[in-house]
Amino acid sequence: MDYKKILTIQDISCVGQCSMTVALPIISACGIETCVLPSAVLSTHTAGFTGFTFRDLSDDMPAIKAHWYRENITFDAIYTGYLGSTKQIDYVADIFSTCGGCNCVKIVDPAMADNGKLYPGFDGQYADAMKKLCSLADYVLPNITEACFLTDTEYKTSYDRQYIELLISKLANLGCANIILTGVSYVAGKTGVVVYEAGKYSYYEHDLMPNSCHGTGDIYASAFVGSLMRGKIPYEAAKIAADYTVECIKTTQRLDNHWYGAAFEPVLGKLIEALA
Ligand code: PXL
Repeated sequence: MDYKKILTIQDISCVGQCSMTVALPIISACGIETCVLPSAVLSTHTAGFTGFTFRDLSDDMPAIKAHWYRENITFDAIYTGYLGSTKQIDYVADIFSTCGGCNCVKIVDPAMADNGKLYPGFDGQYADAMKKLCSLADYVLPNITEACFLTDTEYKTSYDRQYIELLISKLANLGCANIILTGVSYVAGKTGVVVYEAGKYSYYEHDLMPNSCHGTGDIYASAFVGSLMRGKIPYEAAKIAADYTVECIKTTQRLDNHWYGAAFEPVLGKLIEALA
């Protein structure tokens, strides 16, 4: 039986259906052993709640890595999301080289921005450090805002294929091997993902949901990682993750006042079916 072990590094937002509390159940449901390294612990995520607590766990990382090294612990893949500090990005790069076996797949979701703006607490220095981490990755999964911060490109809400291909070629020049650019919409009512792999572009388009939900980037990235590690080719993994994310948003829209995240749990079965 092909049973893979992955490490995911991202924050624990205790309440809010994002980052680790999304990645752990989704990747586990894909049938993959999911080890975790929390980057920070927050009482809630930072989008819409006020007064949240934030404990940066950067200082714990070197000792955790050293222990894993002594125990010869390595992973088939390492998937990073929201990280706690600029300093931490260097620790994560070190974990890539120490705990990744030779065939370890490195997936970076540069979760730091949306709708043209960095998330609270992040600055240009963090975005610059994230460029370095992306250059070490086999797969990066930015949205358009993140791609702009990573490539020092002007953010646009209205664009054409040329703009998207420029963003992707700049990401490739940074050293990103394969790129999954999310939230790319060329026509009203539709959105999709551009998959850039081995120098070739493909696009998976689906309906644009009338309301977006917080945390869908994390749901998408986790379902992509799970599908990829189950042996799907990148385009297929991108498609499975998109279809699953749409189902999560539809489920959330049927709920009253569920504003802080997406109800991904009731439709986990559909993700598992798609992987069968
Ligand atoms: O979903 C990305 C994310 C992860 N973790 C925290 C966040 C956000 C987005 O706002 O605030 C703490």
